[in-house]
Amino acid sequence: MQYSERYLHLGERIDLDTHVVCKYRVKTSTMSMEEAAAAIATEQSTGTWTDLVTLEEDVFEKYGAKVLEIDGDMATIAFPEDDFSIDVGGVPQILSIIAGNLFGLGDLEGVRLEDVVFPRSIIDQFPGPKIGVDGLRKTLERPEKPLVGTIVKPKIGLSPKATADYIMECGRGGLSNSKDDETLVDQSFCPIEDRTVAIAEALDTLKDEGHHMVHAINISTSGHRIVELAERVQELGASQIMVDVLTAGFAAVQALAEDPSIKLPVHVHRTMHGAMTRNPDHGIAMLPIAKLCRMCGGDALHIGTLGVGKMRGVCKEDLENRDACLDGSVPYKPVMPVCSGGLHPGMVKKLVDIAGFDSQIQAGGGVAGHPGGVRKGAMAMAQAVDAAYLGVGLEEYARDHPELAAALEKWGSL
Ligand code: CAP
Ligand code: MG
Repeated sequence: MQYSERYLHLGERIDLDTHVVCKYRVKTSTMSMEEAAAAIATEQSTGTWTDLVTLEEDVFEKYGAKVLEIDGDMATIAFPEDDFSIDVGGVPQILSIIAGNLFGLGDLEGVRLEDVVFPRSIIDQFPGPKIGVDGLRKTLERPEKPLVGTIVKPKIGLSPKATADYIMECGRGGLSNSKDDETLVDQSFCPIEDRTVAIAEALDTLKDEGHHMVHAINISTSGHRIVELAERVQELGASQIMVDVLTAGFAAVQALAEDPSIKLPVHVHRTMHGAMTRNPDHGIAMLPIAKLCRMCGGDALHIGTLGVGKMRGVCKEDLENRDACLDGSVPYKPVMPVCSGGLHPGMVKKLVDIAGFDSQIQAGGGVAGHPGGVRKGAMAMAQAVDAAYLGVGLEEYARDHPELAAALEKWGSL
């Protein structure tokens, strides 16, 4: 028997509550699925490319990963919970095991981590969201309707005042949310402190007018500076913060969620995820990323646009991401699922019908590209969400909502 075949435990029953259980889609033409899965289990736990004279039997038995099932091109592999570091390892160490060297194994043509289920011992080490869906809804005084937001466009180049003016227009048009774009943090044309203050003033004015809205300030920066930057923008009146989780790291989100001084909801953007999620044969699906974001404490997370919009996505996978955000069997607060990317009012009804009311629908171009300007663009988005909430067709709703009618005329509807 091949050395790695010792890691095959097909059909055996193990205590799943003491293991991290992963599903990998494997592409291989030179090896059998059994050999390929065993190679992953070997490399990611107690083995390597050859047998080891240093591997004692009891170490192999305690810490060796186990291939539990092969179903077509899907392999289920369980890692004993004791392979994982207690407290200090966090997501970096978890990912080094479940999503590490395996992607580079030369004998495999491709591997995609499709799902992961964590045991209670690991779940309990993470904070989960501080604020979550209910907290966001409470702040916005919007108990049931889907949230409706914008991304300030153009994504770079606006001054703090122009940004605040844009947000004011969006608030007056009825949007509940807005956010910085993923590439904006603290450039000279829009310093973060000045931007935060200008936006806080705009949001205060809106509040005085009776409209509640939050704006996520993008604080994505180096790990050793992110909590300090969050504290600073909080002091200056920020209502929400945003982190580009894959460029800043999961640990950045966790640091913010675990720091008691940070009271703001964390909007999690997933820029760069396409490098991992896009290839169906290789990489990491969004589902494990979504689960990790919830564990680390994201309060809102981009899940995709259910097969519409400008970004490539698979509706079934996006719905799994949504479920990972809201799953009631997980002992964390639910995360607000965010649909964003190439959306406009004509897509909203279809999106809400599929995603449900616990969702945040966002449009950048779909607001700032409205022929009547930003306020009318915001009105059209808000009207589209209202129509979806009321169960009325967009064309019908547009009959006495001219802003929505203008958007449908420009972009059409689904
Ligand atoms: C949307 C967006 C978001 C994408 C990211 C953008 O703007 O601001 O970053 O939603 O995609 O720059 O594309 P538009 P995802 O509304 O103008 O398209 O949520 O899939 O990660
Ligand atoms: Mg963006």
